[in-house]
Amino acid sequence: RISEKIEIALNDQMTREAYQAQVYLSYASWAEINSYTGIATFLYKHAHEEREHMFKFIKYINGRGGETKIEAIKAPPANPANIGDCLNKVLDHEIGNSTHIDNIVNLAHEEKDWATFNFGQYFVKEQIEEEALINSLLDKYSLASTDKSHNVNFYDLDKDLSSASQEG
Ligand code: OFO
Repeated sequence: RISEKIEIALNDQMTREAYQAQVYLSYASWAEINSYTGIATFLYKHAHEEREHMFKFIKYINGRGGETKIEAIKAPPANPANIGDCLNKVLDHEIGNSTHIDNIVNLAHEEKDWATFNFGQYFVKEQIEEEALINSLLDKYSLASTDKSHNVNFYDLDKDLSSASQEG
């Protein structure tokens, strides 16, 4: 069975994944209203992915003799100012989230809880992919905003995003 300390840490992360989904959902809705259809599609899809992460935590906690506690999810932050701000904020959220995942893996290592250590590796990999993905979108965004000779513009960027993979 997972220890009480691990159970609390996993529960906190489960709620955090639900919060991440809320963040993506609110930014997606903002993008949709502002006619950034592609980025809205991308962000809506990613909201689903974060909810899947939440479910993975629920299943793992319950499957290892713990008990999931479903709690209130805090409200998402204010709308971004523009696409660049949106992507930067998404990246900040993911970087913050990576730190929390690392803390869980570290705790599992300290406790020699190899099942949780192994479970955490999935998310370590996932966070590497997500940070790389958002970074690549930010690169495209800065090309679109600064270098016209690259033939990248906001319209193409937005169109690209509607079909962008959720992986880095
Ligand atoms: Fe961003 O992957 Fe879950 O948290």
